[in-house]
Amino acid sequence: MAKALSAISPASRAIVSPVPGTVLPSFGALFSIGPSRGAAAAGRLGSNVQGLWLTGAKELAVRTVSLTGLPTDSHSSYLRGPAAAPALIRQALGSDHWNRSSESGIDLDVDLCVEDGGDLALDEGEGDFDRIRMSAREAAAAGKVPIFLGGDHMVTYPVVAGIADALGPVQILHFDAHPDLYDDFEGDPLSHASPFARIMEGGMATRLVQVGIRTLNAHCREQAARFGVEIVAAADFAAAAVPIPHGPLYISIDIDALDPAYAPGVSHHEPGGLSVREILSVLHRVQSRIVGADVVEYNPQRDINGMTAVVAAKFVKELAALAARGDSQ
Ligand SMILES: [Mn+2]
Repeated sequence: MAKALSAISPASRAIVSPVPGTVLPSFGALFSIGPSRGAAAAGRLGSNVQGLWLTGAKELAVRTVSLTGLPTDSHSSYLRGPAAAPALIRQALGSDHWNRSSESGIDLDVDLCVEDGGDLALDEGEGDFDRIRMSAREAAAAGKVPIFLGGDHMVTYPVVAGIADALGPVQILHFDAHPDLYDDFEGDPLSHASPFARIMEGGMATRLVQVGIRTLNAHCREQAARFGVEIVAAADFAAAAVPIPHGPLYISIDIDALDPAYAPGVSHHEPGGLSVREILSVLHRVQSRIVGADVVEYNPQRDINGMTAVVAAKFVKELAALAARGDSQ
């Protein structure tokens, strides 16, 4: 169970319990409160939050995280399937096999205001791009942290576009086996192999750090150099050495960053990947303000016993907890 929280008195916990329908200021304000600021930047979130609770502040608040499913995979280049992922990730997230406490001690049911907006109504036509962009823009403009459940990786392009519309250019931490930097993949500018080319050439991100890459060909090497992309190849991976961009930070997790042993439910099996723990180790180093995130490319048709859905849901839990961290820059 939520060990970090179990030591906290019920009265203290009640202070930060989200009130449905209440508009709450961002957690960032919390981390600016006097003596707690140093602690907020220093260690694990659970103890920091506990410290904040014990300051006696009466208006402690939480950032609102919005979950939105994007059931689309029409820009996949090899196999279809990720369109069915959002419902299964959501089901895994709410499963009784576990609780909803993150490893940092933040409990999604207690310490965060998590709004599940369901799936966006997409028809895989030309209008989908603007539907996704608008959804991301509205969430960001409302001060929420949107977490999107893919879908194929194409969705990251309109999502980041929408967040940049509201907040200006972001910085990106991206986990993937593939750089997704193709200028043109099989004639589809919206291909799931190209979103980061579109984002960088559109000036929607000022920094892109890619982690777990193990398929870099000559074209994508040229593209990475063109856009100044920082690549931590799977072959060189060390969690402590991954450069973490300063906020406002967007995090994109393609499930195929993982070795297929940990996540068989992906379209593109690429052996030699990261472990779940390695990705979590990088995430737990993030101190920047999170402005949005996605978990994409889960393909249920390739899964075994739903184990990849649970991995995807685990990342959603940890990303939502990170969103609570606010702006510690
Ligand atoms: Mn990939």
